[in-house]
Order: sequence, then structure tokens, then C-alpha cells
Amino acid sequence: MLMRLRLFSFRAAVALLLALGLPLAATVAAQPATGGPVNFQIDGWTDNWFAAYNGEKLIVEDSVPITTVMSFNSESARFTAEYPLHLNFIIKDYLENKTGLEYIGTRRQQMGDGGFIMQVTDLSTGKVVAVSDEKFACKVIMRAPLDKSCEREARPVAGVAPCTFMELAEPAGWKRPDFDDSSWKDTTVWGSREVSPKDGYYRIKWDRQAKFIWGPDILADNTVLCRVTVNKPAN
Ligand SMILES: [Ca+2]
Ligand SMILES: [Ca+2]
Repeated sequence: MLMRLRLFSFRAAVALLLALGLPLAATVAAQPATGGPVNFQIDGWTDNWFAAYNGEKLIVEDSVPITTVMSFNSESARFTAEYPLHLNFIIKDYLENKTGLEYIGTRRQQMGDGGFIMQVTDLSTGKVVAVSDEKFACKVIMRAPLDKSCEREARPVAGVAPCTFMELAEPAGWKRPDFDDSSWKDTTVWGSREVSPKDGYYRIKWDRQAKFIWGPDILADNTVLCRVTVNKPAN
């Protein structure tokens, strides 16, 4: 009975709106045509770990800790925000310690490599509005080893030649929209042959424009900060 009443009242409301000459679409549409909050989805894959922020606000952090060897999962997360987006990323390669090496003391002792790819979809239109590419502003803040012969050391020690490293603190305020990233020119596009994506990468349908990025040295650059601004696309 209740259902029938509701049905009736919905029909009555529609009839009334039609009688008043109001367009039905205007009463049904929930998403504003311009401005206001929009729902987005971000997909990201990193060899080995990333965190994504809109401004200072964390959107998603890789669910597998950076301390995990061989972590090649991807992450997909939804968030609500207004254009323009100010996306900030911390991307990290796995390393056992500040020598920058992994599998230390085994026959596999090596400099691990990195690689990062992401895309953002505007769920109100279904269109991809941002992809990782050469337009990102990136800065390497951890590089190790500075001398690649470290890889062949029998007992590599971080900070002792040839296993010296470079490490900078995250610049103050780097996630703020007005931060000056004009000197951030480490962004380097890499091919899938060099990155050899794995596991979680294949769980995502990537936009064809999305590229693998990292610092200029895919082996020795271990922590990279990246920024990009995403404006509302013209219709
Ligand atoms: Ca590395
Ligand atoms: Ca790696």
C-alpha cells in the first residue's frame, strides 16, 4: 500500500511539474554543470610505492609498505574535489638501506629500478583528465648509490665510497598550489621495456596517453616528488 502511495505521489509530482512547464532534467540532475565538487577516480602503479595528495590532503597511499620487497601492486581510489586539482605525489623505489641496493650480500645484490604511472578520471563525464607524462614537475630527493660500482662491493656501507648517497628533505610547502616548482626538471619519461611493469599494472585499463615517469636515473633515483595542476577540461 505504501509503495503504491509513493508511486502515485511520484507520478503526481511529475504531472504537476509538467503542468507547470518545468523541465524534468533540471529536477533530476544532481551534478552541477560548472564548478562545485566532482567525483574522481585515481589509478596508480609504482615500482615500488607511492602516495597521492590533492594539495596537502592525502587521496591514497600505497597499501603495501615501502619496506616490502617486490611490491608491484596498483591502487585505485575515489575522491571528491573541485577543479583545479593540485596533485602531488611521493614516489619511491624499494631499497634495503641508503646504499640504494637490494638483496645485499646475496648473488642478486643490485640497484633496484623504479617506474610510476597514474591516471585520473572525472566520474561525472567518464573522461580521463590527467595522466602521468613529461608535463609533471618532478624533483629527485634521494639518489643512491652515487657511484654505481657500489653494486659490486662485497660489503657495501651507506655513506662510504663508493656507496655514497644524496638525500634532501622535502621542500617546505611543496604540496601547496602556489609552490614554485619551476626548477623541478627531473621528470623523465621511460618506456615499458625499461620499467617492465608487473602484477597490479595489468589490473588497470590505462589511458593510451599515460606514460611511465621517474627521475633521469631509473636505477639510482629512489625518492621522487612530482606535482601537476589539472584544470577543468573545456567541453
Ligand atoms: Ca633504485
Ligand atoms: Ca624497484
